[in-house]
Amino acid sequence: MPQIARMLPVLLLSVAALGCRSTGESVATPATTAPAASTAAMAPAAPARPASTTTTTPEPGWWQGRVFYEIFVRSFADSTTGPLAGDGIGDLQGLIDRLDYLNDGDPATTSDLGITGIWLMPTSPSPSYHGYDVTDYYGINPQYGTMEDFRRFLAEAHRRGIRVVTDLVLNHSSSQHPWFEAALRGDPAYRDWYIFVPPDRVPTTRGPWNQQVWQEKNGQHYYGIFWSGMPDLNYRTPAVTAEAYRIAEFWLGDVGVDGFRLDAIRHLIEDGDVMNDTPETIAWLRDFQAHVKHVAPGAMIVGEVWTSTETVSEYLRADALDLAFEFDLAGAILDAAKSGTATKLAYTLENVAASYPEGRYATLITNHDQNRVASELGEEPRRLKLAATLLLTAPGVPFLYYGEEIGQIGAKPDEMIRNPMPWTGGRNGGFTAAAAPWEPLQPGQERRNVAAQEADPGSLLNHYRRLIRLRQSEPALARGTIRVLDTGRDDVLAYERTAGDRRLVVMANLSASEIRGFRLPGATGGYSAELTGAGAASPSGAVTLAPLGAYVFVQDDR
Ligand SMILES: [Ca+2]
Ligand SMILES: [Ca+2]
Ligand SMILES: [Ca+2]
Repeated sequence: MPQIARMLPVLLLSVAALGCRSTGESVATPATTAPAASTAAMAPAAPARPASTTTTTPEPGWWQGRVFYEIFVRSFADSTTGPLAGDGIGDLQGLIDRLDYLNDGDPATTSDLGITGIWLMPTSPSPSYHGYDVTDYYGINPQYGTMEDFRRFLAEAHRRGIRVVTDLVLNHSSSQHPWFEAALRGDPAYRDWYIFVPPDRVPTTRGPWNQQVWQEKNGQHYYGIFWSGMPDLNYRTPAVTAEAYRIAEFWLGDVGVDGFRLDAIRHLIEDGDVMNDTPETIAWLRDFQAHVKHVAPGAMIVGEVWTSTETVSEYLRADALDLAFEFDLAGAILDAAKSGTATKLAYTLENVAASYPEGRYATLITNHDQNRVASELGEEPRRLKLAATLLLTAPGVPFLYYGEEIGQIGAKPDEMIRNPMPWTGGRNGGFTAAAAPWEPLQPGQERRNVAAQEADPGSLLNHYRRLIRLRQSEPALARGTIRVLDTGRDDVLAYERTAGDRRLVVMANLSASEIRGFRLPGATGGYSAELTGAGAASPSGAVTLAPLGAYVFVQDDR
């Protein structure tokens, strides 16, 4: 139904909120500034704790140097108190209760993961477990909580220095959305919000992965690139664009999220049989981004444009997105950790860095649409640590997928890569007090869980903690330039990360054999320190690389 009634208060609120917020913040520097009045008013009384950041509107570009964590609320934590406790379904209260695990807000403690950004998968009402077919863009899925719970989550994240971007699914709605139901009835106000064709003129064209894209319901035929339950919205209708703007204004201005992850955005506007990456889509996104920046200058937009570097980077060169996920690089990191050969990753690192303006890409190993990295690498702990080190020492803005840091396993179908998080070795992994969680846990949670890995200094979890902290304390890793170095052999990858006069050399032994006395061809000088704790300083520049070991050396320029 039209959201016009909501529009005016939203606009007024967003103007008011912007007017009373100040700018300026830092990831690393503790701040004592009081929260802005607009946020404080909606936040519950908080226990005293050191604040690592303010809740003011962030400066544009704040995302460079942060580490993000992708969360599926349904599978993260079921609450233990309140109306949604113990029903087997993760919820916002459960997430709030686990925020200290992600970042306790105190830079002095190292017993947290240390991430500084969250990408929240969809939390709006939806008939599907995953939420990517939305029935109310202004609401919260009642299984997850209320809008008040969402605001509380946001305030609790902000208080810990964590910025939050939410999934925004613009390409399509649910077929159960009132807009589509009205369109299906022939309501002239909504008919053009979707793409219908007469029964005798249904195209036979199939989609980019050879799927059916022309769907049928009640004898009517409409376009839906993913499936019949997800009819594509028609962005050639101005009212649809106006509605997308209102949705963005609501979440940014009224609710106060820090930006969006745009789902499946390369499919936004079709041109005949062309269903991907049309000039109209890129132009629409440029306008959308400009509008978002007008409403909230510090908002971040990261797009899912799941294709080659060459095409994804077009969006960035057109300034249609702040960031886009780099799937070629993700595949190359996985391939290097799996195959033991450096050529592909060496090429990809350089090609990606050269293709995007200003390091504006988001990095990952795998996400909620891909087999989990631990399953891809056969749960080999050294390969998992290697992949993590490569991700967290490369340029770009890294995104972890929840559970990746403890080596959670999972291979398709989709439900099996989105299972509940194992927190303990107890019943249901401590995820829920219910007899049965919404989806069973992966086998092995007795040994593969947060509590067990917290207690083990050599665990994957503690490796991620160290690397995340290292990245965010070293501008050369977080924001520096990259130069891939010639190693003279295909089983060793090396690259230099530089910021100012700080030069770091990352070296990775991709083979399962120790390499002694390794020296970069043509290198002069040695290394004054090694920063991961896995290696040693080497004044001579000759180093020992353990099997599948990866290191960050400080170049000694004396
Ligand atoms: Ca629950
Ligand atoms: Ca901490
Ligand atoms: Ca579309």
